[in-house]
Amino acid sequence: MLNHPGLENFEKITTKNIPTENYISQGHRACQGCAEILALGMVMKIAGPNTIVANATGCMEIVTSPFPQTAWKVPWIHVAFENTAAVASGIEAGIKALKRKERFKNDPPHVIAVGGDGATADIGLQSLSGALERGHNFLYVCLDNEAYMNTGIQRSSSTPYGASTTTSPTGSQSIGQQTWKKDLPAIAAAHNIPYVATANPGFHLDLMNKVKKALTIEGPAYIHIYSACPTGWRSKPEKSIEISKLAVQTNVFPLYEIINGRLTITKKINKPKPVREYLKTQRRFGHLSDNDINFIQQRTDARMAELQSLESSSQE
Ligand SMILES: Cc1ncc(C[n+]2csc(CCOP(=O)(O)OP(=O)(O)O)c2C)c(N)n1
Ligand code: SF4
Repeated sequence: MLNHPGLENFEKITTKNIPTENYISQGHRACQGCAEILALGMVMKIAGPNTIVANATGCMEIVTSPFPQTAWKVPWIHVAFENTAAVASGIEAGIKALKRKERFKNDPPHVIAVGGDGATADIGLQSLSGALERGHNFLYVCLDNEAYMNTGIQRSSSTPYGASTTTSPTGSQSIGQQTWKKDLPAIAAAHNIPYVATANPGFHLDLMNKVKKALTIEGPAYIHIYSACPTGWRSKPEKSIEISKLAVQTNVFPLYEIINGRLTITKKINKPKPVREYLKTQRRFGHLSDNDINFIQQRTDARMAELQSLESSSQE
């Protein structure tokens, strides 16, 4: 799998060589227990100082840049919701032009676009699709906390079935979110880009290695990161990493990567835990009945079987 052009000499991140520098400083204003800022910090550790970030409006933009302060230690642009990937494309095109003029003494900067699930699955989807299709050499990171959080926990198309949000409230006539989570990594993969992955800060080495691969491979890359949000999920802040791990251990959020169309499940779960164990950690699911939970279990099992079959067929 690592014999992809550019990955021949790939040196894995292990507990022994995790970079020690941080490029998002302490003192940012994320909520207690926010796993989204943890994930973003991990992305930036691997990207390093030679990086330009285009950040959509959303929690991460707000908590890192209260004027006149900033938590960012790299060049960073706050971008409108709908055009984050378009701005990243422009930066990358500029870098290409400067490269042609031989203006870089060392490696040109990495370009990373960052957006929440609202920015990515809904409002910025068109510009993301365009940037992936045009083949820009950049990494798009979707930090998926499964709702529009900073504006007050409104549902997005990435909110999971059954979750209660302020615009998909539970009640006598409503289960909460009535649609199934949009499969954004599959949509990104449908653009036939060289690298797509799912990641989760509960599995930090897996996450960091995926970021490193995405930045090493030439061309567009997309990483979809599960981002536990105690404020919006009504979960205990100190449980965020435990919940993140449970999402993978129950197959609610499987970890995989797709390199040039070949899908590999990167964290194999031999005996998945029941989804009930995951759902009970968050009060946004507290109203679900046994029937609802059985339905979610069936859909989760079916999706996992689909991924396993994709893995088998793509290894042939
Ligand atoms: C075009 C547009 N519509 C709505 C808004 C208001 N708005 C700002 S941030 C935000 C929610 C962001 O949600 P998401 O992308 O999921 O990021 P999160 O805050 O959850 O990290 C909304 C609706 C906006 N800035 N621009
Ligand atoms: S609302 Fe959620 S994602 Fe936003 S800063 Fe707070 S915990 Fe993090």
